[in-house]
Amino acid sequence: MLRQVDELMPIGEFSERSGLSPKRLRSYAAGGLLVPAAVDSVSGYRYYSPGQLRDAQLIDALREAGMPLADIRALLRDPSNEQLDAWARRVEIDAAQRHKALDLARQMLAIGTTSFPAVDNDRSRKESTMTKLRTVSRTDIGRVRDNNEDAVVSSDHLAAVADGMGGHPGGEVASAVAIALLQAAFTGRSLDELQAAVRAANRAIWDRAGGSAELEGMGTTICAAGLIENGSLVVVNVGDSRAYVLHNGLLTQLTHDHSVTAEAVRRGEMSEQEALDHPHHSVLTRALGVAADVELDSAAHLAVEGDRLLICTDGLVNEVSSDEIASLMAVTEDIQATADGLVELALSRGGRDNVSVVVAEICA
Ligand SMILES: [Mn+2]
Repeated sequence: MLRQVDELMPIGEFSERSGLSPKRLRSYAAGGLLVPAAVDSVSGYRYYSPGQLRDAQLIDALREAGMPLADIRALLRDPSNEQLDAWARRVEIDAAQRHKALDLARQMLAIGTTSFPAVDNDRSRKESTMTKLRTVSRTDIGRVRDNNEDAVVSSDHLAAVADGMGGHPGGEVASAVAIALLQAAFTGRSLDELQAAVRAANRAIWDRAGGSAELEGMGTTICAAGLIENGSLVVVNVGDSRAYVLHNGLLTQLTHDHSVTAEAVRRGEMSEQEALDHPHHSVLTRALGVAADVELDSAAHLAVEGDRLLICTDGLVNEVSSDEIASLMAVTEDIQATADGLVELALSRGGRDNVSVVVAEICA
């Protein structure tokens, strides 16, 4: 009988037998999906076992189905038909949302880039018993820029900003598409729904950017806070737009910026001030519209009645410190006055970028 150790295959042989390229096998190994069964401690050569052939082909089939690596990892821990059914349902929901997104994109193309159809997403929230958001928003072109590439949405369950990039008209289109899709696809049901809405927005922007020379390279940040049916406050962000909560006079940032300098600050390689002054301060590590899929930061928080939220673009935080934001939010009773005060302060400091804020209060 052949001993297991004799059946071990080097990557070349495993590649031939599985039909997967060595490059792909190495990426699955790096991603923790298919780790070689053995490694030679002297030469460093990797070896696979025959038992891994089925896993390799399963992983590849799931990749072909468009399943993200993180989901494949979860499925491999508990491979079952139920898991596949759950994935199939997500694909269906995703496809439905994508169709909705494409319909909306079609309407937008018909209308032009400056005006967008109002969306009625026929929500069925039980109005009397649920917490709601009281929201106001303000967006300003600032003192230097020629156009406003920021977009905002504020409703009784959604507060979001998007900061477009890619020049005129791309930046404006990207942020407007993101906000319109969010408004269309997020009804206040769940964090999953908000994530799916942001993913749909990413794909809509990505698809549209690829189909037009004028829009090529467009992208946008997104920072969205939503109130959902179980009473939680859910937050999803990509890029360097931010969400803050003011609770008992204390301001807490709920999001991490996805920029090269913010990541350097988190690694302890740079101070906040050095980051602000750094020439790469505006270089993002993640944005909507730059790839077919996007990694989201998501979190659910307790929605506390009376707490105030601020969702804003970098045009505010590059001009106004978080201490100043906290004091202004704490002293202004009226949320419209808060929004106006924050924008005016950014403008008085130079208004070097578009500046947008949504201020919200959590109400019974
Ligand atoms: Mn900006």
